[in-house]
Amino acid sequence: MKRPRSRTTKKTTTTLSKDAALEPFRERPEGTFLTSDQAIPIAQTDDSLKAGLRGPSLIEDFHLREKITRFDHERIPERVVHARGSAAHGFFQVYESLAKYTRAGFLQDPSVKTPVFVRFSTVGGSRGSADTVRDVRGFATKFYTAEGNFDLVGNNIPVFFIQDGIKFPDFVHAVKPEPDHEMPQASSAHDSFWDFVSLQPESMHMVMWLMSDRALPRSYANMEGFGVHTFRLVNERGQARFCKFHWKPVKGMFSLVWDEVQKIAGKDPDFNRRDLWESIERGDFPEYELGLQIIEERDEDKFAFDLLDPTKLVPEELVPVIRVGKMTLDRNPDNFFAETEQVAFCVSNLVSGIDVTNDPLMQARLFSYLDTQLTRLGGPNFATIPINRPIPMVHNHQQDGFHRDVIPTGKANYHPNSIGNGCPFLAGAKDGAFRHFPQPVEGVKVRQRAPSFADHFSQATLFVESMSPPERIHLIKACQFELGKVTRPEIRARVIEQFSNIDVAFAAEVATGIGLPPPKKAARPVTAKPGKSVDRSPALSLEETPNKPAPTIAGRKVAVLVADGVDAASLATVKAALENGGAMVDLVAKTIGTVAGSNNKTLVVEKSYLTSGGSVMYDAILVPGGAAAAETLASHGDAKHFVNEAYKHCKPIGAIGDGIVLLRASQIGVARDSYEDGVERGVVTAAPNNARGFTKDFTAAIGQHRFWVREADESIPA
Ligand code: HDE
Repeated sequence: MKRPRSRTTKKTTTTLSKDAALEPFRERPEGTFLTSDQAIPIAQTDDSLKAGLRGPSLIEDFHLREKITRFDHERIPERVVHARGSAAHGFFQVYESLAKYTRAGFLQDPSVKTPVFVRFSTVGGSRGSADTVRDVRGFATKFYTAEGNFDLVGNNIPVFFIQDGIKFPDFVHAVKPEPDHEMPQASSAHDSFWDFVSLQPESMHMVMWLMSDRALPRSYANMEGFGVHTFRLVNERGQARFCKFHWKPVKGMFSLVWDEVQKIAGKDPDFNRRDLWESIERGDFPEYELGLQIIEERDEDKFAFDLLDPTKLVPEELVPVIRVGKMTLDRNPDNFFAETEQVAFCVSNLVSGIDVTNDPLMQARLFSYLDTQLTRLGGPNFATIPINRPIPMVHNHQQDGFHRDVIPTGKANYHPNSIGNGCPFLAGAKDGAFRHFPQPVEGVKVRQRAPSFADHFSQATLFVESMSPPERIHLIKACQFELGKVTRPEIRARVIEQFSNIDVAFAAEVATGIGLPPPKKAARPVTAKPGKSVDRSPALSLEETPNKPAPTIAGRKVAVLVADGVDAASLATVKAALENGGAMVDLVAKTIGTVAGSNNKTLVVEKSYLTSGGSVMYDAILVPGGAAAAETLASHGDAKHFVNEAYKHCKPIGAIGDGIVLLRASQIGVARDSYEDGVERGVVTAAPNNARGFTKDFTAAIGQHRFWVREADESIPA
């Protein structure tokens, strides 16, 4: 049997290839026999070996025993946090050399494509929980560089709940299902979470992010990523600068709404996972630009917060994000378990030129990830699992342990040695040897928090103040929902007290919605550390963030409600235009099959009201023309529910010609004449002969994503 080796022995980086020669560890069943684990060919696998046709099974049946034993042991412990995830392969390319900032090899040459594997995850839920819960999303990237693996294990939120890693077990215990009854699954809306955060005010900033639309991403391709901690970049001359890592989604940031995500969680718990998989399969690759905020070491103390405090972000208005490269996710995994489940990210996987800081959360993480893999992946050899192998060959004197799947051949298993000719040699700087940044360290041992970490509210205030009006309303409603689920009145009251330190008006609005007296002033006025800060940061708002990419409909899903008599000609024009723009169009009718279009055209219908999942599975709804079709749809409660619900969720709705009959039959109150062209609150209508004009307006509306102005109308059912 061929000895497993790394992806390539060459010291160049190439996109991972599916070529068997490059990846000998990939099992390829095509054209092979079924065998046992010992490669014994197997002739029959459907009946156990028995003493007689109706007799007992025999213990000598090694095939039965091997098959069942392997099955019994298929599960490994799921991740304590971030258990639910999905991942993709891709590559990263830097736009131009970053030699000025870092000596990291993969950030020098724009022609080098560094393979990456990215795993997105939710944090609180178990492996089988739904994708669209309110939660932080993990955004972990493994760069397989020519100098070894670099893991950027980040989230879609730039700050964290706690300042010191020693609080992590407390925080995770509090947010996870409660210990007596293991409820609720994948939700922070319960007593223990709010009890903890009300007593741990450093969490307030991150709580605001968690309650915001950021926690409900439309797609993994529509969310930002953050390294969270302050890192150090070090160049060849040993000069260091502080650095914050960002991932900026090329398609822009978009979120779902709360009522919608709860329904999706039931109708399609795999919503984000499916979207990632399908977009890659159809060649609509998720892309993210890598952004850096660079801070000179001499400026370390100039801010109104401590750079080492992971509950603080560096406002982009103070330190701009420089976009330095792009990551493209272009290949789905071949096997979920072998790749997505077994991938082991470690914060301590660093390459020379990227270094750590004294952030006490980061320091604990530098220990935790290596440690966690020992249990999760069954011992210390997890780095030789194919998905975790670096590109360069590994040479060292580590040995033995469970699941050793490399066969060492040398005789010298120690350093220094002479009988192995001194090999492996020690690497020098030009070989990419890791050189730690020589940070001076001195101090007395203390178990204390630095006073510069004391302000827990200023940036929570900054976040709330930076929301657009609709985002602020969503934030308030989310807090009302979560606190409404808290059963202990004293916890609710304590949270409102904490909220009053963030923003009294905001706290009052939350309080009113849950029957508590609105606070009149802050419980404890905040004293910020002197230094540079901002009062508003548009970059924190999904809506007001600057440098938004041009709107696109690529990846958006449109439901077209059809019945017999639908105007096939105008529908064809609009459908073709939407599909050309990269949108996906489903014809939805009462039953799967066909409908008779005008001009004797037969249209194939692949989704029914029942199987489509309803409006929540779509970004926009289209009702084509055709008087008979519109009359039929107007008599279907399911069709009316489709448009009411889409309206409630602020989605674009289009009607061509008589399609407006369905809108009038629903409760969205379109008063316009059927042949009038126009766009109002995201409802786009057009005359039947104006399919092209309609397409332009409808496309623009889909690009806008949602029309929040409708939220004020509380009369619409959903
Ligand atoms: Fe993690 N975290 N974490 N974390 N984390 C894990 O590692 C931990 C923290 C993050 O897709 C675990 O392999 C401690 C911050 C992501 O496989 C575990 C502390 C951030 C993932 C662990 C933190 C993260 C993890 C569980 C406080 C954002 C999923 C399984 C000191 C910057 C990676 C595993 C993947 C996973 C520990 C805090 C992000 C238990 C002790 C801050 C994206 O080791």
